[in-house]
This record gives sequence, C-alpha cells and structure tokens, in this order.
Amino acid sequence: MNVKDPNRSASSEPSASPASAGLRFVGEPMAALATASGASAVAMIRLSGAGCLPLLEKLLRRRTQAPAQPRVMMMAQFIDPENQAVVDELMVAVFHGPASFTGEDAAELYCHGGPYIVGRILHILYAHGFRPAEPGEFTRRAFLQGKMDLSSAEGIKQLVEAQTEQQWLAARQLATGRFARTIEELRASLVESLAYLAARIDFPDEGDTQDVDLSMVRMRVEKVMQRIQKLEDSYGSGRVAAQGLMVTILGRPNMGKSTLMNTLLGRERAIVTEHAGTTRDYLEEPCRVRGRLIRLVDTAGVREARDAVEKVGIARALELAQDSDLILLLNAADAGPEDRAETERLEAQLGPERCLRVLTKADLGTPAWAKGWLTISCQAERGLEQLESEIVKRVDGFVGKLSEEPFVSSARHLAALQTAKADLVAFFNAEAAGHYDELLAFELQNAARALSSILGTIDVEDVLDKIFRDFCVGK
Ligand SMILES: Nc1nc2c(ncn2[C@@H]2O[C@H](COP(=O)(O)OP(=O)(O)OP(=O)(O)O)[C@@H](O)[C@H]2O)c(=O)[nH]1
Ligand SMILES: [Mg+2]
Repeated sequence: MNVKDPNRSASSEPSASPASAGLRFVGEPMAALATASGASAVAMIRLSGAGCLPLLEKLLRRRTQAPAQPRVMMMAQFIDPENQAVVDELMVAVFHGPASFTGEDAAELYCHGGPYIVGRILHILYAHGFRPAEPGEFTRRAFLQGKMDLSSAEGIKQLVEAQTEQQWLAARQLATGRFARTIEELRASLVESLAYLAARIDFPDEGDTQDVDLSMVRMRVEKVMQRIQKLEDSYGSGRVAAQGLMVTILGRPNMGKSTLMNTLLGRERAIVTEHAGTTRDYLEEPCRVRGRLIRLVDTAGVREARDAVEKVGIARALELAQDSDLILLLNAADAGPEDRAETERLEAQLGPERCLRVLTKADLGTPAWAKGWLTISCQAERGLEQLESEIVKRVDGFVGKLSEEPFVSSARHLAALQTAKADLVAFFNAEAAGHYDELLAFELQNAARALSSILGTIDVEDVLDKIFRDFCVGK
C-alpha cells in the first residue's frame, strides 16, 4: 500500500509544538525560590536559562577549580561580589540542557532556609544577570522545550496543590504522562487514518482497493470514537477525584442549613439567625471530610420568594442542586406539614438517588414522620459521624470506580474530547452521505486538532497564559 506522509499532503496534521518543530526556545536566565517562603531548615533556589551556569559560577567559590559535574551535589560558598562576603555555605547541583527539568541549562541551590539568606541570594542573583521567574515559568519552559506536554504540566500543578489522596490520584495520571499517552495514541490513530485517506485522494484510480481502504478507516475511527466515549464517561468520577464531591445543602428556610455548613467546616462561615430567609445567596467552600475533598454549598431556603433578591437566590439554589453529586435535603424536627411536602417535591424533582434526607435539630425530638431519615443535631453534636460516613461512602463510590484505565478529570480536557467526538460524528455523517474523501479528511483533521489541544501541540498561546498564570513561583 502506498501510504503517503500525511505531513506533506494537503490534509496534513496540524503543526507541532515549537520544540518538536525544531525551533528551540531560548529562555533568558531566571531564578526563583522553589520551596515555600518563611524560615525552614533548607530552601531551594532554582535557576534556569541560556548562559545561567557561567553567571552562577562567578558567584560561587568551590574547593576545586575542576568544572562542575552535572547532576552531582557539590559544596560551595555563595559570594556577594560587592564585598566578597560569604553569604552562605550551600549545596549546588548543575544540569546541562536538555537533561534538566526545563530542558535548559539549570541549577539548584540548597541554602539555609532563613528569609534573610534567601532574600540576599536572590537579590545578588537579580543584580548579576538573572531575572525573577514568573509563576509557573519553569514548567512553561519545560513545555516549550518539549520536555512535557501541556496535560502533564497541568498535572504537575495539581500534584503540588493536592491535599487529598483523591486529588493526588488525579494529578498523578496527568503528571506522569499516562493520560497524555492515551490521547497521543488516539491522535496517532486518526493521523494514520488521514494517511489512508490521503492515499485515496492522491491515487484515485487504483481501483478495487478503495472500498477496503475506506472500511479500514471507518473501523479505526469507530474505535477511536469508542475510546473517547469511555474517557468522557469517566469524567463523573474523575471530576470528583480532582475537584471534590459537590454536596449541596437544600431545604426550606430555618432548617439549619447554614448551621450544618459551619459545623462541617469547623468554622463560622455562614450567617446563622433565627429569622427565616437569612441566607440569600449561595456559599461554596472546599471542605475535607475524613481526608476526602468535597465542595460544600449552602443555599437560600426554598419558599415563595418575598422579593427579587430572594427569588434569584432560590433559583440559584435549585440550579446548584441540579449540578450536585449529593443533595442533603434538610427538614428540622419542628418542621410543619408544608415544609415536608416541599421536601418531597424537591426530592422528586431532583431525583431521589442523589438526595439524602436529613432530619436536623433532633435535640427538639424525633417526630414519627422522620423514620428512616438520617438524624442529626448540630447543637447537641449528634449524628454527625453518620452523616460524614454517608459523604465518605459517596466519594469513595466515585473514586473507587477509577481503575488503572486513564480517566478525565479536567473540564478543559473534557471539552476538547467532546469537540473531537463531534468532529468524528461529522465524519461518519459525511461518509454515510457519500461525500468526497477531502471532506472526510477535513473532519478527521479537526478531531485530531482537538486532541492536540489537550497536549498543547497546536494553538497553544491563549491556553498557555491561562494555565501557567495560576502556578506558584518556582514551579
Ligand atoms: N435546637 C436547635 N436549633 C438549631 C440547630 N441548628 C440550627 N438551629 C437554629 O435554627 C435557626 C436557623 O438556623 P440556620 O442555620 O440559619 O438555618 P438555615 O436553614 O440556614 O436558614 P435560612 O438561611 O433562613 O434558609 C437558628 O436559630 C439556629 O440556631 C440544632 O441542631 N438544634
Ligand atoms: Mg442559611
């Protein structure tokens, strides 16, 4: 079979990243504290950029004059060139690009972690050829040098920020490149299909092999589509892992919703009063329940709204409940028949499987209608352990579904996969309608492009700023 290089045909795959296109990005020398600021035993200052090693060498005094060996820890004195004072005795390791985190020449200084020492070393570096690194700039350069793809860079950020096992799990599959490899496989399969199509376009008269070829393309694309669907399906669980289970507290006014929010958070976040209608807008807070991350949402009490503000608040409460993984439907022990009827209506509207009926203010008694309700009293600190167990069970239910298979945990990745899938649907529609191979190739190319956007191999500038902006300095 004559398979043409798709990169040279009209239906070529989108252009690659600057690094893989052979255009090496040259970064100017930069430096930043990579460890947390404040007093600590040791602090690490990271340097990277073209020509950074000779600049650093001028500021160090080592025991030997032999050239620094890369990737080996060495003792050195850090000197202030103004007065030759020894600022600190430290350890230093140098790296020769591309064998470094950024892919550039780089170094790491391990100095004593006092704010004065760190500040003075940075001050000297900035006065001698280095500039302060911007947030995420080390990882950004690693990306630009082709050391990692964009989804892995996003994973590194999440790894640093992970506070729970579930977040670590989601971050790791990105940071290790496991997710990227899956996306790359799918993209490669589409590129190969494009190559088949290109061959048909360029050699239209080679007769009876044509139908066979197209069915091969169809099979391949079908398989890619199935795998994209599977990835999309994993987002329900992946999102809970990375962002936390969304738990909304819902119910009539005065049922103790804000009190429960405060109790779970362990601080007075929401205003609590005896007046019905105290909470008007919703409040969302990340919260850890026995080591699991949840996004806890307190809402305005649902009732016939008294004014425009309350009306909007109640509408928001219902929208949020719609988007939630778990809805805590609250009714207090002294609730009237109207309150209970409203709770039942809400439960039916939102789907009983997502709702958990919670009886609050159990210190006032446990009415007969509340049989089977999870019973709590924030005031008497009763029943809260059972409520926590229910939340934990739901988080683990989602996260436990995440197997060794790659999964989607970011909205950005999900959106790109959805675009790719829509393009593949368009491909099948065009194919069923008997359209020209050129049009089929166009749809496949769009799908490949959408997958490339996850890896950052195309159209990246706009996403780059958005992603790296939220990094911490030194990463
Ligand atoms: N006895 C008793 N009172 C409680 C308990 N929890 C909350 N309350 C009281 O119930 C009243 C209403 O509490 P909130 O937490 O503001 O109720 P809410 O559901 O947020 O009310 P809205 O914001 O108006 O919808 C306050 O006076 C609380 O002190 C409880 O466990 N026992
Ligand atoms: Mg409230």
